[in-house]
Amino acid sequence: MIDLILHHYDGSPFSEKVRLVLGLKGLNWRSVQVPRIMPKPDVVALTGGYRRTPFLQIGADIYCDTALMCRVVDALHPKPQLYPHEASPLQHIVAQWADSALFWSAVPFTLQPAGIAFIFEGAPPEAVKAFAADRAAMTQGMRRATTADARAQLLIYLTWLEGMLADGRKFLLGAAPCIADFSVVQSLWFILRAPPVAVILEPFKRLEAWRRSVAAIGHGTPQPMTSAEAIALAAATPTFAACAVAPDAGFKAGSAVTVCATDYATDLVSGQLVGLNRDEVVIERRDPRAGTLHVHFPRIGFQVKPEVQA
Ligand SMILES: N[C@@H](CCC(=O)N[C@@H](CS)C(=O)NCC(=O)O)C(=O)O
Repeated sequence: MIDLILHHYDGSPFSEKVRLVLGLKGLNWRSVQVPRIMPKPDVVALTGGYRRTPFLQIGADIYCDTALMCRVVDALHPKPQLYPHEASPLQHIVAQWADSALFWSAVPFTLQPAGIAFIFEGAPPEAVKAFAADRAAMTQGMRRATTADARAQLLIYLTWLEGMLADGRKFLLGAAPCIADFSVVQSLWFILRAPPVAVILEPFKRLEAWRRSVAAIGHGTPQPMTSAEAIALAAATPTFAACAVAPDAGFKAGSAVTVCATDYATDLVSGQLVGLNRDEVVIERRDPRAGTLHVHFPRIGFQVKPEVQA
């Protein structure tokens, strides 16, 4: 059985999305806790500079971004389906909306002063300051919603979602859960971590019943692992998942490229191109501790460019 290693932290909404997907599949998995803010030397050793949470490790293959991670988990463990046919391509569109628009109204809304007090309960004021500075740097150039904007947007989004459940269906796009349910639920899960602001959810009764059904899926069975063990495992793994550069991809196999997210945390990751197709870009890179790695990113939301030599 292939070991799935999830690098995550407890309070991370995108990690909750993946933990629930691992629960849907009933999997045993390895759990590595990562820091919430930079510096993250053990994360960077594996990813090459991508700092977002979570990421998935399978031996010396590193998968960044939950959209790709979920596809990889589903390909390895097809039952129960994460992308059921009955949920149609709409499931991808709803998931992408939830991972961006919904998430970026839920987060600023929850992190208003009354919410922060709960999320950081017991933490020293310096920890709150350091978190705020880290996220400000990470989202530089992005215009984040004010609390009032976020509240207005959320009320519209929650009304849409409640409407999707109006015919009594159990999950957002049918009788079975699909990727859209996991992408949406992470934002509600995050808001609920701050009870004083979570009152915004109270009028949405169908949504609450749906949220409970998704939460009941659970997280599967995590087994703790240290980041040092994960790095040693990568270094000891000489093989990689099959990948290739498609002939019409516009790049030559082996060329030096950089890959980065296009929205926030846009740190460049450099390496040699070993895979490029309609779903993913894969680069090979070396790390003194983790050895040779293949780092995978989805095509959507990421930019691939020839590396500019200094
Ligand atoms: N599109 C990314 C978004 C991931 C994301 O924004 N994660 C948040 C935590 S939930 C993050 O990275 N925050 C900064 C950090 O953890 O360093 C994905 O699907 O994985």
